[in-house]
Amino acid sequence: SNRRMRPDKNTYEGKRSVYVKNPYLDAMDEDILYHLDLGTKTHNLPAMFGDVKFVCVGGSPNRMKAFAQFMHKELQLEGDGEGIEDICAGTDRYCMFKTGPVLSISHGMGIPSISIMLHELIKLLHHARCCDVTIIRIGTSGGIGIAPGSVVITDIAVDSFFKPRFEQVILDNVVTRSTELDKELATDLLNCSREIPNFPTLIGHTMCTYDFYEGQGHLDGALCSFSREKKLDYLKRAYKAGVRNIEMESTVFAAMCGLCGLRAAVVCVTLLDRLESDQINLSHDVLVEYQQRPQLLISNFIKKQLGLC
Ligand code: R2B
Ligand code: URA
Repeated sequence: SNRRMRPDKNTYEGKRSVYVKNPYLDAMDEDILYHLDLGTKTHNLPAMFGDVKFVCVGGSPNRMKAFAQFMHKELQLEGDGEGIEDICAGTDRYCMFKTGPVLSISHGMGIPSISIMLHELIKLLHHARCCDVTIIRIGTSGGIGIAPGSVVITDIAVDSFFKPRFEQVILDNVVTRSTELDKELATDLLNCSREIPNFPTLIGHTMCTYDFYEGQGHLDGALCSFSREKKLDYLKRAYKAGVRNIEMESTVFAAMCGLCGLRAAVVCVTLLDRLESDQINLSHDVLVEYQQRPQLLISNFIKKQLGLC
């Protein structure tokens, strides 16, 4: 196996565990992960999830199910993978599938939605005593100045002001958190992409916004109070600041995973070039093929890490 074991600074065994930073959690005699329909008393979380090494998250439930089925085939697991069950079937907030050491979970759209899921997912990994976990967001995005269909691996997630920070409102305070991602993981993923033919991939900054329309300079929302010139000026300044794509979850994802000891990456395909257009008018087939690109890259990466190719 060419899986690299990184010596960890925090534990004696060289294992990297998943941290929660909440003094109240230990004192609770039961923890109900409400939005996942799981709990510490109702489920044996170490038995169900203790072997998880890779967690892949993405917005759409159907796409994350398709990814789980794809991983099932790629890992050559038993059974046909079609009947793979949704572990969170008791809730329709999120869906979750497990194929061997790979967990596939949907997070919905936007910072609030992914953040709720991440709180419960991180507690889940902690309760299950998982170690050496890599987490990857595979998603869609709008590109800036790059060809549609390109895959962007995020080096830094930035906010709407092009700053590498996530501002979390806690009670009535604003706490600024770092949005740094694992640089080595990003480079490993880029190297992995080079082995796939016709697979345009680059490393760049990813801008994360609170809104798809006004927040991203779309001229086609129900509300638009800026000119085409202002839109282009903003997107060009973003490009100059190193931004190559825009989506809606990366800053909080980077911040929370970083604080909890998870090796994290963001890999998004671009559906359009925002310097050229606002409307996504790809045919169904092209859209499906584009959305499979991050899945293909991550599947190859995971197989490599597991020593399967
Ligand atoms: C990318 O695509 C979605 C909006 O269409 C959003 O979840 C994101 O980050
Ligand atoms: N997702 C986004 O957040 N923006 C786009 O332009 C396309 C997909």
